[in-house]
Formats: sequence, C-alpha cells, structure tokens
Amino acid sequence: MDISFTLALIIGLYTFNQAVSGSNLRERVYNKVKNFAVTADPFKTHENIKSALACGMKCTSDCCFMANFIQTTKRCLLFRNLLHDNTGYVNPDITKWEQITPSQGSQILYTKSIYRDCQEIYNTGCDVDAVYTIQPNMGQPPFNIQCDMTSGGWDIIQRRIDGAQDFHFQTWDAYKQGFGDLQTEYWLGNDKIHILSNSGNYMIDFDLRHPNGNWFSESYDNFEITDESDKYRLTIGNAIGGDAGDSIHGHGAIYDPGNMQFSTIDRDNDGSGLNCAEALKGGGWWYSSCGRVKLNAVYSSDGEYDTGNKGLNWHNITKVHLYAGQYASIMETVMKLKQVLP
Ligand SMILES: [Ca+2]
Repeated sequence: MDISFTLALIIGLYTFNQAVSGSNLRERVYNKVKNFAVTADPFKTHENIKSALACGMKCTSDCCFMANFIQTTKRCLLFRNLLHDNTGYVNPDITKWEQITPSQGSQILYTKSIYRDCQEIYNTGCDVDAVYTIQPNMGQPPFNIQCDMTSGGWDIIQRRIDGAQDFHFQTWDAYKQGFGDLQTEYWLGNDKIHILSNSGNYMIDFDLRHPNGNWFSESYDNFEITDESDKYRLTIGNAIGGDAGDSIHGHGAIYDPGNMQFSTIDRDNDGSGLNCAEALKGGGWWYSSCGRVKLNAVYSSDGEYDTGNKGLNWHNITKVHLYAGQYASIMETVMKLKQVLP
C-alpha cells in the first residue's frame, strides 16, 4: 500500500469515526500498537470486503467495537471487545485503524471509543449480553468484562453456572488477577474490582438460583473494595431490595463481611481462629468468623449443602428454602455492579 493511499484511508476512516462516535461520553484517541492478540472470537465475519473503510462501515451497529480487515483474504472480522495483549489487558496504545504485520498481509484495525462500564455501553443503545472492554479509570488499564445488558447494563464481577470452574483452590494471586472464562464462569479479579468499584458510586446485586429452579436476588448500595495494600477490604452498604433476604448484614457482626479484608486458602485475613476460606471449603471471600454467604465455595452439583461444608451458601435462601430435607446449595450465582448515577 503506498503512502498516499494509506493517508487517504486514514483520513476517510478518521472522518467516519468522528461522525459515528462524536457523542460518546469518553472520546479517546488511540496510538499505534505493534503486538497484539485478539482474545475473543469475532461475533461476525464478512467475506469479500473490498476495503478497510468498507469493513469499518460494517462496525456501526450490533454493538460492534472493533473491526479487523485482512487485506490478503478480504475478510472483515467484527468484535465486541477491543485489542488485547498477551496478559489479557487491552493495550493502552491501540490505534483506531493501523496497518499491522505487513509481512503477513496487512491487517487494518478500526476501533471505537472505550467506555467506563457496561452501563455506559448500554446507554449507547447496545443491548446484547456479551464480553466488552471497559476502562473505569482512565489512569488504569482497560479490561474485558461480561456485561448483563438484559438487565440494563451491569458489570458482572462473578458468575457460576455449573461448577466446571474451580473457585475454592484458587490462590491469593489468582483472585487478584482473576480466573475462569468471561463467557461462562469467572472471578473478574480483585485488582479490577477495586478499580471499577472506586471509579464511582456502585451498588451490587447478587442473583442466586436455588436448586428448586427459582431465582432470588438481593441488592446493596455503596459497594467498593480497597486495593491490595489493604488486602481488598470490603465496604458494602445496606440491603436496598430483593427477595433473597439479607445474609450479608442480617446475622450479626461475627458473620458480617463488611469492613473485612479478603481471604483465600493461602491467606488468612479473617476474624476467626480458623482459616475460613480453607476450613469451610469457602474459597476466596471477605470472611469474618466466618460468614453466612459463601459463593466462591466448592460447588455442589446435586444442589445439597453437605455436612462436609461442600456447597454454595446464602443463608436466608439455603436454610429457609429447604431442599430434599437438607440445606440447599445455590446452583447459579451472579455478582454484578452498576453505578448509581447522580
Ligand atoms: Ca483466621
């Protein structure tokens, strides 16, 4: 590609991008990137596309945030999330459209602006549940997250579906970085939860599926955690609605995770003589001594909370709503944040 054509292409795409994203709340100009990997599959692939500009034009709807045009094959790949480097972080120096790896036949990238959270993406008119890239704090790296758009743009920080992903044996560092698959079961990571929850006034919602099939939920205001230097200490406000019952604050100080630091099987920061994370098969959590909520615990596939402490607990549901004569174990969980806008 000669220089004049490249320039024309850049000007064309730049004009185009300004037109489609001029109303974005967090307009952002990207720089160049040399090494990248796309960590998600494209949600759509167009064949026989004539130009990068035509490919970019395909990325104006369907919650598309990145287009990758491969000149050699004339393929146009559309993504919901943005570029990633090998650590899983979005490269902060990505470009709106940049000719990359010319030796492999030029690929040209086009990305839209990046948003602070799922609610901002939802407010652009995007209502597809998927993995998106957000940047809650402009001074910190962006990251990917599954957005619950069905409920209006919530940031999912934890999700369990069937127990395929272990949560119990994960170390402090694993909880710090995050683990699992953003498409299915995962813990977002304490560093990211810290960044997100400190970038505004966030509420948290717990969605919980009982083995009898019913979903329950409970919401709390003022959710945030400190950074690693304070061991991700939890602030969680009052229960503000839902039908699950208040298992966070409702059972007394010895069970209350509020103001507690995070503990894992290899880091005991709880208020008990035991290591709650290990002794209760509880996985990483903000244990006091110990707690009435245990959503990162060893999964119980039969829906029963057994005598060996195997199972996911939300006391007001699992004890009150008995299952097969035993305590129940929660089958599916979602922990999700949403900014309370002034
Ligand atoms: Ca302890």
